[in-house]
Amino acid sequence: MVTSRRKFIKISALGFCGAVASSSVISAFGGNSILNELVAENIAKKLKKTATYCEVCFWKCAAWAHSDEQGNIKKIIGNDIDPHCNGRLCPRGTGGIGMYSDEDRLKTPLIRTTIDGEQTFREASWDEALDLIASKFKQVKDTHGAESIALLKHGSPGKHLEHLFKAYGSDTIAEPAYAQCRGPRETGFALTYGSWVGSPEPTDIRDTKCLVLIGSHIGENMHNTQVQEMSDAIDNGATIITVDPRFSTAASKSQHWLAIKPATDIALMLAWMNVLIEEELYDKEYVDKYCTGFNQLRDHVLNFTPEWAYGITTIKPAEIRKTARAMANAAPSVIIHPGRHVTWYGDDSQRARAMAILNALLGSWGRRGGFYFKESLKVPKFPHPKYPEPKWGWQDIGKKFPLAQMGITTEVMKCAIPTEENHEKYPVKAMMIAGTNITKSIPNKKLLEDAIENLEFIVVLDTMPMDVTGYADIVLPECTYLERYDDIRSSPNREPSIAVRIPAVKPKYDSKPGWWVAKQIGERLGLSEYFKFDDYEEVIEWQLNKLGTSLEEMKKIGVKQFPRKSGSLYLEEGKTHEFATESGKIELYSNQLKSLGFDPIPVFTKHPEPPQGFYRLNYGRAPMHTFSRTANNPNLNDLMNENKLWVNPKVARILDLKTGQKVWLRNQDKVTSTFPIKVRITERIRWDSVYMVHGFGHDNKKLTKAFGKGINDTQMITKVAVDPIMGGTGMRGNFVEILTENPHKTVTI
Ligand SMILES: Nc1nc2c(c(=O)[nH]1)N[C@H]1C(S)=C(S)[C@@H](COP(=O)(O)OP(=O)(O)OC[C@H]3O[C@@H](n4cnc5c(=O)[nH]c(N)nc54)[C@H](O)[C@@H]3O)O[C@H]1N2
Ligand SMILES: Nc1nc2c(c(=O)[nH]1)N[C@H]1C(S)=C(S)[C@@H](COP(=O)(O)OP(=O)(O)OC[C@H]3O[C@@H](n4cnc5c(=O)[nH]c(N)nc54)[C@H](O)[C@@H]3O)O[C@H]1N2
Ligand code: SF4
Ligand SMILES: [Mo]
Repeated sequence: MVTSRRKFIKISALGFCGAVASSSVISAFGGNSILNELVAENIAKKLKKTATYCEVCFWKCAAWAHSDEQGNIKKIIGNDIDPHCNGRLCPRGTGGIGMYSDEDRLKTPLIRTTIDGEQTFREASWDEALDLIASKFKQVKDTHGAESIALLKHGSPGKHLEHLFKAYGSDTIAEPAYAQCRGPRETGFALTYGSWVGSPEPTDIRDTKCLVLIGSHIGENMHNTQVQEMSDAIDNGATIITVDPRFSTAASKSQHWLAIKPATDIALMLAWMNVLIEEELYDKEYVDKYCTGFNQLRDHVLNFTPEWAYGITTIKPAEIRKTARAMANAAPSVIIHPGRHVTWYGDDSQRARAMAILNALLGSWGRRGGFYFKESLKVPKFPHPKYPEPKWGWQDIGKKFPLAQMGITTEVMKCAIPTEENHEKYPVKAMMIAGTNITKSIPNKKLLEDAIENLEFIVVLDTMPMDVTGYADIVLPECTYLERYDDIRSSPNREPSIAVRIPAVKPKYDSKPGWWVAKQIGERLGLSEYFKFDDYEEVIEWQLNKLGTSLEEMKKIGVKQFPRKSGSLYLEEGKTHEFATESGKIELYSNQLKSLGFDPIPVFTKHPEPPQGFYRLNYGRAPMHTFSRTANNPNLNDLMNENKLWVNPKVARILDLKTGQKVWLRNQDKVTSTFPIKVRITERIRWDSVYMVHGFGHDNKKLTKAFGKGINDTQMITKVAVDPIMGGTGMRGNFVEILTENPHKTVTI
């Protein structure tokens, strides 16, 4: 019998079934009444308040963790002076306590071992695990070079490990928040305006008169202040236009819901440009002053009429005209939202370009109610020796994608596979995975499994026994964000601000902070000079002093605002402005794309459609969950414990489906879902698609609440449309059929 060198390890545990509850989106925010109640409660109970920022998603809202004298965390409340949350956390942030209290947490380091021919994990001491990691890393460095040790990361722990990796000589680093998330948008906007959109997005939603959401499902996508500002904008009478094949929460708040045929957005945007130019509704003065390539754009969109787009998008010409006029009416206080998770169909940088160009025609970039000029504070670097120069790294690995600006996870994974062309030049032999559940966040399971099978050594640093830990040789338990120091948060915003994360309680079990793990491994690798501190507190204290504050002050306030230094939030009348593009102008026509052999202005290309009997697999967010990381969180699992398959009534009739019925899915490559999912029959999804929330269908039994609940969308995503410009992995071209019989039933004769 052939056994895999690295079998996925499952350790069975108790099953558990949580209750499903519904929750209204906007009212689900922790409002001030709760805050007031709590203040009273604090006084009564003498709860200790510790400054932190949330790690349940990457909006990084600053908060106060309230703990009692026994060291139990009781509540987490938003920090009133934080521009990321204005004192209100989203349901996930409030439920962040569950990350700390989850009894399924990783409790001790684990080392893969074989007992009676079965692969399993045994508990180990930190010293043993760290010594083993250091000796394996040294072995790989001696044989292949430090570059052959790759880091896949996301979130705060990633920063500490990135420092370790760079100190050791490896820049083979990537994260799913680029090529599986916002990479194409950053490329598309950088090509047009010379700068990334970045996070938080500098969308001036609170003052907008018209917000256009093209597949951006704010309201289910709970990025905090965007939801708050959108709610304010609605109260102020802003027009909301939502382009989504699904009746999203945002669509339900919109004057115009354009139920577009999936994969046709570029055609709609070209038609909008056509109307704005043909009807002379665009901002002529702005275009003359700040843009280049207008004539080429005008000629390009001449034939892309609403009538042309109707045949492609199924959106009526009158609706296209009406919405274009509504945008122009509101201009320049209008936002074509750049979206965030934009790796859809492989032409995503071009779709982002179309969004960027529309904003330019409407004159919204650098205008009140459009996009503001963000500013952040540079946190000084804690002193350390210069990093060595790696011989190769993420840039070389991704070089066939000329405008890739960060590591491409899938390309790094390929380098571990001997049959892949890059393997010989850039052999990846070992990998550290920190704060990312790659088996759920990176598509194409076959590629992942091939890479995992070939890697000599895998370390996973996580807080939970997520699926990815099942593939590790060593699992390291990180303590949660509520139990540790991390880097100072300094994000671009209207005004610069910083926030700190201070441990509210001691780490539970035998878990340790990411900074400590990086330092311990570093010291074992002879890199002590890069870690000249005993506690991360010293690093933060040093940085805060340089910024003119102190740890003592920050412990009291949590967040500190700084005045802007870069000038006005918006373009100023009578002044010129140089954009950071080649021409110094907003590039409607891109010479850079042209010289690289790509379309200088976006064109519409047709994408494959579902064959007979198949439906396009669409996925998105639920307000109370973040990716796969919260499915087992006791507080959030209580709000929603499984995902459902949204099915149009027409499809339900054809297949004779009932709401609540369990079905399985099989995709175009004959991959069948491991688990079933319950059907939800609803008009809110088009008949050509089905929809589910991402992040469910966990297959590690150690996740007692999430195991086997719903379907993992990533399992069904085996076909990837790669963006040739920057390497993003388009994931929305997968088609599924619905199976009503359990395909896994073993037949006994
Ligand atoms: N099919 C599909 N794929 C997707 C997406 C999708 O919608 N559908 N979305 C894409 C997008 S937009 C993004 S940004 C990525 C996100 O991709 P990931 O960042 O991989 O998201 P998660 O699935 O939440 O995995 C996070 C992991 O970090 C662990 N974790 C949480 N907190 C900590 C901590 O404090 N320390 C450590 N060490 N670990 C921690 C969690 O337990 C979990 O294992 O996924 C992308 N991939
Ligand atoms: N609650 C919650 N909020 C989150 C997160 C989370 O995990 N949970 N994750 C955060 C992160 S990292 C990201 S990147 C964002 C992601 O959130 P967004 O960037 O807002 O959204 P997407 O996942 O790209 O898009 C989902 C929407 O696109 C629609 N859609 C599907 N196909 C098409 C199409 O062809 N055309 C159009 N126009 N629409 C289409 C879907 O129906 C769905 O409503 O959310 C962020 N906010
Ligand atoms: S938006 Fe919600 S989950 Fe994300 S950081 Fe803020 S409170 Fe936490
Ligand atoms: Mo993302």
